[in-house]
Amino acid sequence: MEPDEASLNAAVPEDHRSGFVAIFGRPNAGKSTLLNRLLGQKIAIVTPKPQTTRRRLLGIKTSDDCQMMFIDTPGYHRASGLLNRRMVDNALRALPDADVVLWMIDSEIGPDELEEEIARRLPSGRDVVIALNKVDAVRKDTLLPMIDSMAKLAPDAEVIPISALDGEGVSQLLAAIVDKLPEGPRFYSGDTLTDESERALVAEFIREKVMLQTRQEIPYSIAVTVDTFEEKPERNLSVIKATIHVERDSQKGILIGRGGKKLKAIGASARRDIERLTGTRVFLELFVRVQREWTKRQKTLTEFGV
Ligand SMILES: Nc1nc2c(ncn2[C@@H]2O[C@H](COP(=O)(O)OP(=O)(O)O)[C@@H](O)[C@H]2O)c(=O)[nH]1
Ligand SMILES: [Mg+2]
Repeated sequence: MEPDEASLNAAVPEDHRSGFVAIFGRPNAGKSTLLNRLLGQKIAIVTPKPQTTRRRLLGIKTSDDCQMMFIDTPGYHRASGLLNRRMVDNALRALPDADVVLWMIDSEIGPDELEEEIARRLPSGRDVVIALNKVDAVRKDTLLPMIDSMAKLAPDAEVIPISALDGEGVSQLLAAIVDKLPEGPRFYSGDTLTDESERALVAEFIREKVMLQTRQEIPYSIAVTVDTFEEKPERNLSVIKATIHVERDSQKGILIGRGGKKLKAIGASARRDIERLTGTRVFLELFVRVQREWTKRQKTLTEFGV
């Protein structure tokens, strides 16, 4: 429960700013990596595979004079299939609410036709800040031509080269965003990082480990639900049972692995992230269940949080 607005704002300066910042861009640009860096804690999952983020995720960053509500979004792409279309819709829905659009470009790819399409999708008259990401991975002399082409696509946007991975340019990026936010109150207490439940974050952390440890279609065929989450404060322990849903029997076999080895490895690495999140020891039990064609039905997609 958040305290009421008056008590939240008792010590806040008069010119305090606040607002929504939608982090938008192509798949794999580094949007979720940036969100985690901005918050100084992992709430968003990150993998080298595209279409890792499936729905909008709120991350709240509070300083003495500003509260920024970042919305991490699924990557914008030319989607086919129901799951992908719903992901792109989830991303687009973040735009109308945004005070500032933080548009991420992947400098390893550079702006291409997809960026032209994104430029057309942005709400007109909205403040846009462009983060040209992954500058740690490219030669510096390739950046200027990219900045030039972005200036043509979005003439009013400020372009800031950054590395979400090592933090280069991120403070300049923040300053540019704060500058564009309107005056407004705090909506969340200073120590609130997200409105997601621990349960929902745990399900995502498990999904990340499955995506990292499987190949081909499996990363895109799974969903994770947390079935029970028991806290035992007297033992500093959380006991969690979760189910990984797959589409086919063959995928179930692969996920479990010979002698249960694969599932064990997934559980072990998920447990480390969950322990960091909860600050407790974690006992994690994973189950695998076949839920035929769940990616093709609106009902199961909704049930699995897409
Ligand atoms: N070299 C480099 N890699 C990055 C950077 N930011 C993100 N990545 C990598 O790009 C991949 C996709 O990142 P992710 O945050 O999931 O992208 P998203 O799909 O836009 O959310 C991951 O492998 C990240 O480690 C960066 O600044 N530099
Ligand atoms: Mg992401």
